[in-house]
Amino acid sequence: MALERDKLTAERALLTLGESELLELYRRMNLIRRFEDRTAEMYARGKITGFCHLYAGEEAVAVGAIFALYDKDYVVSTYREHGHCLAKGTPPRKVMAELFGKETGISHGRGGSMHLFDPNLRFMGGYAIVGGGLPLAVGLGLSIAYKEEPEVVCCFFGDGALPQGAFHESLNMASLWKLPVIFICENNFYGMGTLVQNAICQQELYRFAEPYKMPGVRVDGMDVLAVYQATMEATARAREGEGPSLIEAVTYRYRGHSMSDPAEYRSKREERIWQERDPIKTLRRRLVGERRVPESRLEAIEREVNAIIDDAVRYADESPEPALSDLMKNVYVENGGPQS
Ligand SMILES: Cc1ncc(C[n+]2csc(CCOP(=O)(O)OP(=O)(O)O)c2C)c(N)n1
Ligand SMILES: [Mg+2]
Repeated sequence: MALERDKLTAERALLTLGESELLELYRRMNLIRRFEDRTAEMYARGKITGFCHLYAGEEAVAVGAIFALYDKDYVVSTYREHGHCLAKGTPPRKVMAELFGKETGISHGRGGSMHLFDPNLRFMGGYAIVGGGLPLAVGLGLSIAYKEEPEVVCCFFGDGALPQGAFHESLNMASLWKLPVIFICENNFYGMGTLVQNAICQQELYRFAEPYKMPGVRVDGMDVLAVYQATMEATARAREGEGPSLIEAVTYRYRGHSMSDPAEYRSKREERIWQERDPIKTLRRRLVGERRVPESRLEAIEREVNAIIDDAVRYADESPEPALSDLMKNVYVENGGPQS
């Protein structure tokens, strides 16, 4: 039912968005996919080490939601955050260099994959603690409301965050104080190897909005236009002082939980079904079929994106390691961290 409604609003987006905007959505999703594919390759070659969680398959969620924001709006993410960070506008060079642990990375190589942070673009991390971003998003929302500013906070988290106390406390407080926070749950059916139905009593996750007296919708997270529409509605409400919303975006991660997970807990058939729903291929089909965009334009975008990511990998590879004498620098702000 909720998905039906979503299809209708998404169709409106296809009609109302201009061609350049639709192509930008296509470009951003391709940028993230290519970034993640090259990241996997660099991981296999030992250029990237440590924990690394890829976002391939879920691109429509980050891109659709962040496209509905203004530059000054805030984004709070999880440890699977490469896609959110890129969608917010951080240059791929800076993100890739961070994964390589290089001084030129967005967190000077100190954070790595799970701790991207770009305060100038209001990308507020990158958190390894499941559900850890939600209270921080509420804090940002409180500061916006206190200063009577027009911004909103878009907070992404996985289905695994819903059984956490932090989720419930955050929704309660944000609703009580009518804070401008958009809670976006990326329901990819798994928290590591555990299925949602084995972890959460209510599988229609958007229904958790009801006890906290905020709108809750389930959208097709493989449809960038559906996510965009739902986020537009939620941001309009938040900016008008009407408070938070919960969006459940149903999506799928194409790789294992992390680079060290072969995902043997799910069937090849299931993976094939979701591959057929690839958000990038779906938008491509619609642009060619319904908007009559020539294939050559899309191919040009794909080539452009590939070149940007290849350049990012080269840049990261050639960048210097942090100097040993700087070991304690950029660890705490008082130590001469990123603000200095
Ligand atoms: C508080 C806390 N508990 C447990 C973990 C270990 N852990 C890391 S990822 C993860 C699964 C989270 O799944 P989900 O929120 O659905 O995000 P997804 O990986 O699917 O994007 C768990 C349990 C953690 N990082 N933090
Ligand atoms: Mg999950």
